[in-house]
Amino acid sequence: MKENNTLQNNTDQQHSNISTPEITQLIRQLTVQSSGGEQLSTSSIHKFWSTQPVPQLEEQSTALDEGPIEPNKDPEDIRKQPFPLLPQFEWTECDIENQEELEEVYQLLNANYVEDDDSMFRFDYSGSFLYWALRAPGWRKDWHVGVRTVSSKRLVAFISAIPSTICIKGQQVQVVEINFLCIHKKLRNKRLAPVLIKEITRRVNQRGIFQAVYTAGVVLPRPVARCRYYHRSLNPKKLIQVGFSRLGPRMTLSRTIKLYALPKDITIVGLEPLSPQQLSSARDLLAKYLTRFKLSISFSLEEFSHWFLPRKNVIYCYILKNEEGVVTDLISFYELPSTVIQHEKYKNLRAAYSFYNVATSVPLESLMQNALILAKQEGFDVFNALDLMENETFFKQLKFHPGDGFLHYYLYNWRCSTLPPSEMGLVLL
Ligand code: MYA
Repeated sequence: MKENNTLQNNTDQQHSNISTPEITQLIRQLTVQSSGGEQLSTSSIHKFWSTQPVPQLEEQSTALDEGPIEPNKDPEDIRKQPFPLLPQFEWTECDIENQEELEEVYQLLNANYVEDDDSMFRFDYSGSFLYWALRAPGWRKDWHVGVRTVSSKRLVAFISAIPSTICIKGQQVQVVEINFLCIHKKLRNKRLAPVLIKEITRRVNQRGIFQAVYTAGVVLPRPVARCRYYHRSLNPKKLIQVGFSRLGPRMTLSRTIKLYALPKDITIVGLEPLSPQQLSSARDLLAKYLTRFKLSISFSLEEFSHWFLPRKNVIYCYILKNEEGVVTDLISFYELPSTVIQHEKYKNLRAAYSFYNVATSVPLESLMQNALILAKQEGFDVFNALDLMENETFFKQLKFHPGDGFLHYYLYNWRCSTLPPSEMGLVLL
């Protein structure tokens, strides 16, 4: 979530390609370390995850057994009642079309959602972002699952699913994307997360879906990919003041500001915000591009419109078209601010996150430089990107630096060999 200051000036070293077996080994080591150093099996470390249809950490997969881990359930075998909660809690469906209930989800996440390891920054998804993210085509209110206290009706936990289609090594799979799992800080470590996960699984299974995709900072059984965040300073002074980045050795603030300066205006003539007329052409461009990756998302036209049509303070998307009006290039980024947890002057950090980018008529590097210029014009402090798709190819030239955060990608009930970030064509919010 922030720049890894010890590595800030060693970006080159970070660009080495880690091989798939190395990633698997690294994940194992991390798991053993986090369990205190002894050699433990997944079942003794992960009481819950060892019971779930996910590849276990010590498991060796081969190309032969890729696919569902357990078969789809018969509707009669799917539990009818919600899983029991302790008597002081009750299930609720959060109606995010109701402003008050959307605000409750916002407040829960604002105070309790993901923080960096040093608890300096916490994701601050806005209400309008949540409204967008949770209302993807095919969304269902009963997949916006909350837990309230019986006494005060206060919302204390949340988990969500939205429908989606992914393509894994050429095979289209109906999945849900699971996101925004959050438990109030005071209720942590009480094994409530497994109950939320089992309950959302039950509700999704009831609709005939048996696979899911999700991401997490933590290592669980078992990542299909491990991606790293890279950061590009847009407002270096503020980033240094809030402790997101540090001055490099032999650097002054004014030299740093100069280093990250960008042209005031975009340098690619014709770059324009995506509008409804270009949806179909832009979708086709992205769909074709995504076939390059082993794990990618498939957007229907309706989904593409939902995810890419610009919404102020939520999603930004620009395209270039040729003389025939065919979209040839696309850039997109979403807005996800973070709360600066304890700072006298600054309360938040405005971050843009790279979404999907396709370059065919101009070099990707110059397209992304224009993304930085546009993000700067919009007042963002930093531009973040994962090292997936072709992103690594522009990091060095455009002065991105590796962060201290990793993002692990997971598939539920689908066995798949570990993939390097460059094989990933999927960005979750
Ligand atoms: S990732 C974002 C997760 N949220 C946060 O990090 C916000 C801040 N943290 C919290 O709110 C809590 O710490 C959470 C855990 C809620 C994360 N994903 O209740 P516990 C396992 C999955 O005592 P708590 C996102 O939203 C942990 O290994 N499991 O723990 C995607 C242990 O299991 P095991 C996690 O700290 C979510 C068990 O929970 C995660 O109070 C995808 C302990 O439970 C995690 N991020 O609460 C969910 N963190 O003993 C899976 C810990 O086995 C979806 N745990 O190690 C699966 C697919 C479901 C649908 C399937 C449909 C077919």
